[in-house]
Amino acid sequence: MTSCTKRALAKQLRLYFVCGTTDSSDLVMTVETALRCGVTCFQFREKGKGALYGDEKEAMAKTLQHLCRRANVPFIVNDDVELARSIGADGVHVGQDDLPAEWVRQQLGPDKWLGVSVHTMEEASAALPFADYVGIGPIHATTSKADAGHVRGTELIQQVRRHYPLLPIVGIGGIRPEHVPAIIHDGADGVAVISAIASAPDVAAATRRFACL
Ligand code: 3NM
Repeated sequence: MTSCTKRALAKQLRLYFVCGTTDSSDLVMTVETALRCGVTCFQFREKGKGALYGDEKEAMAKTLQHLCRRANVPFIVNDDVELARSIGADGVHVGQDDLPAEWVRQQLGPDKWLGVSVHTMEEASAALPFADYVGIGPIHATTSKADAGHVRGTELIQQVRRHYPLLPIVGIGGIRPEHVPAIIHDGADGVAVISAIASAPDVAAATRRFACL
């Protein structure tokens, strides 16, 4: 990836909304609203008890992809390469316990985005040959991911940024609007958010609060 493409990607990660049907009782409405109010990237993360699978999952993915296309926002699929390929998603995001980044890159080819969650400097270095961006967290305590591990603040973001000045980095985990300036200051290009948007009583207002930072 050229440095120019990296900069464009980094910009696109500014407000990265991550969501699935287990995070929102009306996912389509939530995503539509969030897109309208300033989300710059979207990840369909369909995980956990009661999650959709098979044809239902694919139908939901297509609906959300259509909304993202209309809003000119990249549509990323979490940990399901087959689905991403079959619907022509813009990319895939994987965690350390998911599919290996090298294999996912082979499947996707060079033109799709690949995001990898990393929790140590070693994981970041290992992801680097294959990943277009890394997610680092949990920055703050989260209830959206049961196995998120210990809260790490922005220390790893700072470390990864020092080693890889151009690598697009997104912070994730328990992030509220008031946390964003420090996370960006410490080296992230953007923030990835589930509950602060999906569980907000007013999704539009919550998204705008992030988007205007
Ligand atoms: N990954 P919320 S934390 C999906 O640390 C995910 O890698 C994390 O949800 C990591 O914004 C997390 O509701 C959950 O805290 C983020």
